[in-house]
Amino acid sequence: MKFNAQLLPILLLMAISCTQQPEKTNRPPNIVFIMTDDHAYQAISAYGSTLIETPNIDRLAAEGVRFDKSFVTNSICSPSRATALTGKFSHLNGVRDNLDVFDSTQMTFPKILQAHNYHTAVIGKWHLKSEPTGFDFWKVLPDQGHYYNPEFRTPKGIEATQGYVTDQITTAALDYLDEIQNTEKPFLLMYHHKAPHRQWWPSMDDLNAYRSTVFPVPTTLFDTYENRGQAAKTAEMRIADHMALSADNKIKPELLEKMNINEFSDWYTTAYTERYNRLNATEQKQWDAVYDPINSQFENSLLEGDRLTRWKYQRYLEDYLGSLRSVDRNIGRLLTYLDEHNLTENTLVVYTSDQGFYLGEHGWFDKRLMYEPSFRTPLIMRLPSRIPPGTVNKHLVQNIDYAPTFLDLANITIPKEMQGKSLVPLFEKNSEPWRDELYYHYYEYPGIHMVKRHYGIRTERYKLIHFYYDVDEWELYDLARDPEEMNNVYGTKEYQIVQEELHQRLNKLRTKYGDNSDTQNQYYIDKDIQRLKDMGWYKE
Ligand code: SGN
Ligand code: CA
Repeated sequence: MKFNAQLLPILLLMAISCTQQPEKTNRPPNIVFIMTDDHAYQAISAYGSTLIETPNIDRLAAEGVRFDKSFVTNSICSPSRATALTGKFSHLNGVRDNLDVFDSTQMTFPKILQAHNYHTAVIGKWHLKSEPTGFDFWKVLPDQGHYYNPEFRTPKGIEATQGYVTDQITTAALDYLDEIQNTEKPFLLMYHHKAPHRQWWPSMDDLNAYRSTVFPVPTTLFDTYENRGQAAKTAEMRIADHMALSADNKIKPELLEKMNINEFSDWYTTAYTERYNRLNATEQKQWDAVYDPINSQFENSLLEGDRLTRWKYQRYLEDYLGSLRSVDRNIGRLLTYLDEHNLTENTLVVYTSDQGFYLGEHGWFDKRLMYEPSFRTPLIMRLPSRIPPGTVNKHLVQNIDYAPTFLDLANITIPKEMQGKSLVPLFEKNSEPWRDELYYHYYEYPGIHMVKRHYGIRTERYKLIHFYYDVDEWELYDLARDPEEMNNVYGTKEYQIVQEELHQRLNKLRTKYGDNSDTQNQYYIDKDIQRLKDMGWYKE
């Protein structure tokens, strides 16, 4: 081949531009957004838990920032996910409960990142009913998904997999990272776990993890809800009455029948059998080796009353924490991958959950209420190039802030319609001027667990809640004196001034966030009732 001297400068330029990778630190960071389903902050050792060790989540906290006052806007799954995507409260993004379908034509942060050169993906739990939009790659669980041998929805249809859901989601995430490793683009990976969602079925590797542990009983396990309104009393999420012996506590339906014990709904015995039948023969053997002795113990101890509640609580924690172990372990796999591929320095890793969860506080499991265990949620962020290690932040932050934070880090203007604020100014400082109150609104009533509709305000010290729809009740808590929210001081003389001020602040907050129209609420209520009737869920 003859050398063409005229091409030399061009070839030289090409050579330079090939070897000169864009400056890593000038590149917008990659984002790995980890959301675990129903992960209580009480079950993270970085948050002081003594129930479980979570070394990989703790590593993120040690190398980044742990937010100690992080909250959701509406403590339930689909609404939280819609809020994270849009940076807006439920009344504006249209997902107020788990039955609403996400309008996927609306603005979301993945769409905006995608339009700004990010490669975007969501893998794992999605739970928004409509198809994911704004993603170059997606592989999500249909609805709640299954723990064992789960199917995934993809643009090409349903894909079957063999194995445990947390391992499968992680493998898909690592495969995705392998796939895009040569792209020039920064990436967004939404890596969203199903575990430890009810009914808490652990991986085969963890079936035995907590069998000999005796968990401390929360001081409020036998709460009788004195000094509070109807909502706490009528919520159907008590371990004693609403946790199923079969699907939740893994007592075989045959044994319950033999012992003449009727579940409060046959649905749970059917669910147990369906889930057990997803295991292959070897797995069923492993399962039986662990759960048969528990079944025999249950049969022989003839438990009743508080003793039965205590037993169910121990069983609940064994399986809930057992399911969580797979999450922490798999996060370890992901962090190792980032280390080995030189991605740690410039990747924002966010760890959070879709809301908090009760681990026996007030006698409950599940979430929904504006009380601290379900209103609060873990939030940890690591980005070594921007966040000093071991930072602890005490500001009031909320899941409306996630989307603005991601856009801010990517140097993209935050759309005005987003209601949250970027957390970037808090990365290094604890003294930034910041919000001093949070707004909350929960809607899924009537519905499973029967938690009444309510909205409210939380300040640093106080919480005012209004339960409405078929009640009209207010609750006020002084979190400094009563952190467990056992004593509703609404209407007391001592708190008269505080109460008045909180009412005013709540009104202003509802106006600020555009959730102040009663007519609108009535409109939605009528619509909801019709929808619940159509689903066969409505209880007169
Ligand atoms: C299921 C659970 C409920 C849980 C909802 C919502 N029952 O219906 O206990 O509150 O999901 O959870 S189960 O027996 O089917 O597990 S959410 O995380 O999707 O909001
Ligand atoms: Ca959830």
